Amino acid sequence: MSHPLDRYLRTDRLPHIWCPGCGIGIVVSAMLRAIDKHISEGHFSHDDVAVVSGIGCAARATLYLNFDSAHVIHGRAIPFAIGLKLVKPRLKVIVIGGDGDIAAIGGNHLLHAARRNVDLTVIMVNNMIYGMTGGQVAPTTPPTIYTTTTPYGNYEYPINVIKLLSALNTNYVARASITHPHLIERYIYKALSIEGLAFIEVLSTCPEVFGRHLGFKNAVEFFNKLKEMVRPYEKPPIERSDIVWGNEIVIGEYVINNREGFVRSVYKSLNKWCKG
Ligand SMILES: Cc1ncc(C[n+]2csc(CCOP(=O)(O)OP(=O)(O)O)c2C)c(N)n1
Ligand code: SF4
Repeated sequence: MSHPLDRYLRTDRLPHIWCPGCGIGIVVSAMLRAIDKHISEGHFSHDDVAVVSGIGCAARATLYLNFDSAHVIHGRAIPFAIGLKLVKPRLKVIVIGGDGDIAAIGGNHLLHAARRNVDLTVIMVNNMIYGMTGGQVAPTTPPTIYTTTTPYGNYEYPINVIKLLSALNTNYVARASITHPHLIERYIYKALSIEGLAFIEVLSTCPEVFGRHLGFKNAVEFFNKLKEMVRPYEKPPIERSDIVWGNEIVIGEYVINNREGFVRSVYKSLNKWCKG
């Protein structure tokens, strides 16, 4: 028996390493449905998709995906992806990784990809923690929360990636949540047709590590708590994008711009100055 999305998986690599009830699988399957929709509508082909990731539980996805893929060092998925996109502009280059991979060690690359408006789809699976390494505080961990490195509660201010990327005039900035998989699919589908940088933060759960810290007895309890907090908005105001654990967390398409993408700018310049 096979699943219709199996053609996008390296099934010989299964079973995967993800813990039972982990939110990452929901993100990956929504991403595959979005890609499949584009392919079946004839917008691009299976061979036109490339996926790049760094290190972490979410970043592990590239090992299981049946696309041209690269699993590079921690935090460096975006620079690798930029090189790939510049050399092969026809590719739809997707970066997938955790909040640590993309907003902590890789944060500098993210902000310069946004500044340059590089034509990538970046999916940041935000479980608000370093999952793979055992639950250390991340720059996305909400205030006051217990982690293994903040045993008395997190006293740092978290980074709000939505506000950061909005300030840099990124072409597409959305926040989704594993509690609303159809919206993850819709935003990724849209992101894949956008010129310039398209960034999607997906709120996720890490029941095995973070869930235990938060006192949830199982994955369903954690999922239900996230669902209780998450509110989809049609046009969410950027001022409502801060994440405070226990308060309403607003998801939706925060920013849609129409700036020229990096690849077009680079090739325009090359064509102008490097003729003959
Ligand atoms: C240069 C480097 N520094 C640190 C690590 C250790 N490390 C591996 S994964 C990770 C963070 C994982 O967190 P995140 O990116 O949020 O992904 P998650 O596992 O939560 O999906 C860290 C610090 C590493 N592999 N390489
Ligand atoms: S450690 Fe957390 S993020 Fe990593 S696979 Fe397990 S549940 Fe998912």
